[in-house]
Amino acid sequence: MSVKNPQTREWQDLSRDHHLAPFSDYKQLKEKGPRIITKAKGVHLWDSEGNKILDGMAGLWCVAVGYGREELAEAAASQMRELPYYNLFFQTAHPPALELARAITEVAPAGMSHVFFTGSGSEGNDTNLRMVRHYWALKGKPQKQVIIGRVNGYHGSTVAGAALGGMSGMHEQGGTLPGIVHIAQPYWFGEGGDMTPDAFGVWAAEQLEKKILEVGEDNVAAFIAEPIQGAGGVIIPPETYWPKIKEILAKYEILFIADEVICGFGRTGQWFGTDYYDLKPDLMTIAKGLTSGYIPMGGVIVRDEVAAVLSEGGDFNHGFTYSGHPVAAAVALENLRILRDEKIIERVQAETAPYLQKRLRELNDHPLVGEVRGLGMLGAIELVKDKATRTRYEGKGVGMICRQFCFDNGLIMRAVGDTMIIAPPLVITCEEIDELVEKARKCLDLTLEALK
Ligand code: PXG
Repeated sequence: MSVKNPQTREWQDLSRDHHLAPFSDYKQLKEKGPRIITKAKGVHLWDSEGNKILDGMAGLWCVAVGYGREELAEAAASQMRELPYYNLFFQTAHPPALELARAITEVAPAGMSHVFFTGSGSEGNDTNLRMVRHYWALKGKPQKQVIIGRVNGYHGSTVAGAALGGMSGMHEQGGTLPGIVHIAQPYWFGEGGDMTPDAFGVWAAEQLEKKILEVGEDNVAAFIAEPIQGAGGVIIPPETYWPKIKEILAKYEILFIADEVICGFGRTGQWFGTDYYDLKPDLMTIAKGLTSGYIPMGGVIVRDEVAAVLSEGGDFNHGFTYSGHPVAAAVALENLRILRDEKIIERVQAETAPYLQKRLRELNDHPLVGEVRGLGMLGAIELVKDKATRTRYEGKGVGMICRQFCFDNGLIMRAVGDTMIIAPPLVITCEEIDELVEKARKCLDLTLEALK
């Protein structure tokens, strides 16, 4: 990247000399230096070179209410003045965490009225792992230990998060744990072969039953899944998938953990992905949209029946220094107020999501595009060499080429392999959606040109 502002170079030097970045190709980062993001407003970012960029990823899927909301800054500042820190351990509590627990359960599915707070989505899933095993031990079934996840699922980057997830690159770098197994993902475009999407959806769901029987129902504690896989590439399951999974879950005595870290707080046009698909989870992982990413916070929403067992169980030897941090809780409360009072999710559902989905699908006519799919404020564009056979450009890194064109042309789209994905802030307007889709088309053209 060519650099005009001398300060950009200084910051890039700091990156090389002092910073170890998350999820980055270190060699490439050292050679090129990171793009430095310096400010943001609404759905736009600015980098240190003065470029204005439409953030099609809401940060990392989190900035639901958009950047620059004064009310959130104010909520944090006033809570810092009142009570900047206290903890929820050993029989203490504070008002922001308790009021937030109530506010979350007011929007959560019926029958889920307790929340355990964490500092992130990963910690939420660590909590799930320990909570479900503890639950079964309390129920007199301590052998129910195994958790079933999915290949290419993403549940975070702590050891439990990485192990529950199904990312081979993470497993290879110390991210595995005993007692966690995986089944196939419902990714029709990539793995459906000659099956129809509906037939493939049933097949993928049946892998859960197969695995339960293989491991033995008496050994299975829980199944964990994202309603829609986010980091895996915005994988929207075929319509047959969730109904079949529900049928299987109803047959066996195992818990269901819905990881709502991306789908939660409005991304699908409903409060939670489980509302969209009418699922009945026992536990739901939350983070990201809970605070719109303004401050770290995550948690687990727990079904009453599970909470009742835990509440009779004595010590739960688990928790984080920052569980329910008062400043984070105050920001989350204000964020939920904004989502509710400004009817942001209602607008997504009625107006902006249908518009985004309609405009995105116009890209289906592009020669590089094999499929456009999406739902709510989520979208994916599959880049292929041949549409009819869903054949990829092998070994060309087409996704990364496209991502670079996007960045250079004022748009952030993420590449997962050769799948381009978007998840803009929920407050994006129809005019801004036009900007997003027009820029995306331009970058698809540039990518196709570069491949010739
Ligand atoms: N569950 C899901 C479904 C997630 O998407 C986590 C858990 C972990 O949350 P924390 O707060 O611990 O990061 C996530 C996070 C990407 C990307 O590249 C996605 C996530 C995080 C970082 C990058 O798409 N998702």
